[in-house]
Amino acid sequence: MDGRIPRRSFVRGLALTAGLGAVGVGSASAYPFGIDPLRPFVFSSPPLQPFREQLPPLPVLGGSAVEVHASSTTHVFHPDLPASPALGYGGMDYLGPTIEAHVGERTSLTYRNDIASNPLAADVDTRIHGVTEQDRTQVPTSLHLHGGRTPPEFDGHPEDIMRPGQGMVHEFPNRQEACALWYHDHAMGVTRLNIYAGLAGMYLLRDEYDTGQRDNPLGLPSGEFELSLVLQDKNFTDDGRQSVRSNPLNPQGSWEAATPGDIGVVNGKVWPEMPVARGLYRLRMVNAASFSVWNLFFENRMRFWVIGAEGGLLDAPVATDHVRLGPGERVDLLVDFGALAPGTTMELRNDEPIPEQVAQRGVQIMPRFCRFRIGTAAGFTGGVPETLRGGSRGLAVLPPVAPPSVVRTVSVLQLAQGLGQPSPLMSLNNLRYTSDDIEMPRQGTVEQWNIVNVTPEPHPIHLHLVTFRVIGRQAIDTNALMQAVPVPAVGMRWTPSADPFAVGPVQAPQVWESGFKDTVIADANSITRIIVRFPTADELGFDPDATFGMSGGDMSGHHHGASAHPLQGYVWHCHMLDHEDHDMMLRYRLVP
Ligand SMILES: [Cu+2]
Repeated sequence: MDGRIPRRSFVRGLALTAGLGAVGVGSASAYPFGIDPLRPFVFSSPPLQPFREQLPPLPVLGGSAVEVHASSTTHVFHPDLPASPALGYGGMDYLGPTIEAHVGERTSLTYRNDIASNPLAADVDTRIHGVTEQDRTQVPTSLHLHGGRTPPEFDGHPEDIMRPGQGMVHEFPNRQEACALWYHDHAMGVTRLNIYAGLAGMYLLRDEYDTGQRDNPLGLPSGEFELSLVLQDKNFTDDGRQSVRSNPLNPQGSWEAATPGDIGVVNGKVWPEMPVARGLYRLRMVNAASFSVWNLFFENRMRFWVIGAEGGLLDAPVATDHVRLGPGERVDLLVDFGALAPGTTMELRNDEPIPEQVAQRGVQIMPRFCRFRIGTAAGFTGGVPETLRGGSRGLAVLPPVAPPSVVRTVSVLQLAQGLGQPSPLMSLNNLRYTSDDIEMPRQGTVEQWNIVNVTPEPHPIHLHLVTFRVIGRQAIDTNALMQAVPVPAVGMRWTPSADPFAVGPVQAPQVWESGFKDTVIADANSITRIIVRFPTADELGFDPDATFGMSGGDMSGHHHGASAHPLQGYVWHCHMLDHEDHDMMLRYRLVP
């Protein structure tokens, strides 16, 4: 009974979910935590006092060779909560160290899966493609450098998994511009569990301009005035465990399409406070959430400056009083705490509306992440730079968006599934991950991708290997499109042009989207148009279409190769972790 969920009948999907849940409501003990009688369709974390702990800085790992093993740990998210089972990279008990690399200098990252026990074993859903009972105890992992121009065999392909005791050396060429990347797990069907448990870290790429040093020629705040912020939202049980569950009607172990949290976590701490000096700070943020899109702002609505997008710096700082960030997206900001009186505090807040089909369950906006406490000390004394690119001694200005030679329509859908299947199926192009009907752009080609989202919520779409420019968004009449071109059974490509069904003016990209990006929010009932230049093998310095994954071996080889068939190419997917696991992810090849 595969079929589409039309835009206005999401209530039917909810009813289906509720019906499934009712089957499992036999034992009350199945729902051990936080069900508010007034909001029975959402788990509530125990009340936690904000700002109890300071924002922990993330340790930095530099050099040409780093070792980042994954291990099982326990982590204290809040002083009033007991320690929670978690995962960490590089000896940390949650998240991983910030890796600092230099443009043009290779980083060898030795990875090994040392995970002794799975903190979210009960949440593994074996009905999802590629997931087996073994995954509960022998946690599959795959380390991906998000935004990296990485050879395919080192990219952390979701099927190229490392079980406990296995590992590999990832060679990252760092042949791209200075920017903030992040590394995280990408294992098939359990990415949402592994990242949520803690497998994520920042990766800062420096160059001769953005050196990260005091004397950097761009005049940017550095050292203690440059902060990496890994933003997440979470739910906690009464006994302090981090929980991926959001909907009490969904039995544990049953995949959920939307898992917003009611607690803000930054660098692994609940609603922390950061003492700051009176001056300019550079904040490098990543949305590392499973599901939530955030509209971030400071509580006094003060203006700040965006200086970079995912792929590097903008031409010049742009002033704004808010920035919207979907899962996977990063933003590079300058914030001036110098104008605020010593002793005052300033919260980093969120007011992104909850998508309607999630809000119907009673899910409320998670209102804040952290706060800054302004001290008396003078901070960074330089001002906001006039420009970041251009001039005789800097990076070239951003090139104009290149005209495309190929226009490709891709689609983002949510499909009802039959009883016994995790529902809905989240899909790209009406296909499942296993489909061979994949995109195969040619190396050296400029393509326009029209991302047609016919669901009632935004989805952040991420392409591995490449960066792109956003050229705009346009609302569509989804019902008219789906009536004109009905969605066939899942497994049959559905990628009609939505241009005839556009109903509004083209919306320009947001100011923070003006640079090179690798993840873009495809808004509900909209076309999001991006321009991607697919690089050549020469430009990359490696063959992006090489096969890999069959070499076998363990730590003795550079690659262990656990897959049952040769792998080739990369993936593109929704970066809502719940969605990429089931099944909003497709392979793609970059062909000669
Ligand atoms: Cu999605």
